[in-house]
Amino acid sequence: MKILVLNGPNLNLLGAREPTVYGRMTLDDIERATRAATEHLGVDQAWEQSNHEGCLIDLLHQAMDVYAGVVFNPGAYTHTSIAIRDAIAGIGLPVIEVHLSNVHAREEFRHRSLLAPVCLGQILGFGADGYRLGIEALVGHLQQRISTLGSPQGTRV
Ligand code: CA2
Repeated sequence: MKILVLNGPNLNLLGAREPTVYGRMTLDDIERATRAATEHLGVDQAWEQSNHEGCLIDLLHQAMDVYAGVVFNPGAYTHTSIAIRDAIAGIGLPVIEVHLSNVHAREEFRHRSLLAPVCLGQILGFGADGYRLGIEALVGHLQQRISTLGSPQGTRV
C-alpha cells in the first residue's frame, strides 16, 4: 500500500520560527519520527512539500494513479483554496486533513476549512503526532474497504 503525505505552504519553516505554536521539530524531524512510529503498518510513504497552490494540485492529480490515499496538511490553503478543494473532490482518493495546531483555538479566519467537506476526516491540535494519527486512520480506512469490497488484481490497495 502506497500513501502520499503532502504538506503545504510555510511548513518548510517548521522548527525555525514560531515554536510556541508549531513546536521545535522541523518537517524532516516530523517525517523521520512519523516513519519510525508507523513502520509497523508496512505502508510505503512518499513525503512532499510545496509552497505553491498549483504544485499541490499537480501532486494531488498525480497521486490518483500511484497512491491509495493522502494525508494532507494544506497549511493556510485550508482556509482559502477552492481550487485545492476541487482537486481533492476530483481525484476520488481518501484524503485526511491534518493540522499541527488546534485551528479552532486560534484566529477566527482559521476556523473555517474549505477542504474538510471533501476530506474523509480531520485531525488537529496534536502537533507532530497528528501525522501518525492521520496515517493510522487512513490505513484503517483502506484496510476496512479491502475487507468489505476486496481488492481485485490491478487496483492500488
Ligand atoms: O496547524 C497547522 O498545521 C496549520 O496548517 C499550519 C499553517 C496555518 O496557516 C494553518 O492555519 C494551520 C501554517 C504553516 C506553518 O507556518 C509557519 C510559519 C512560520 C514559522 C513556522 C511555520
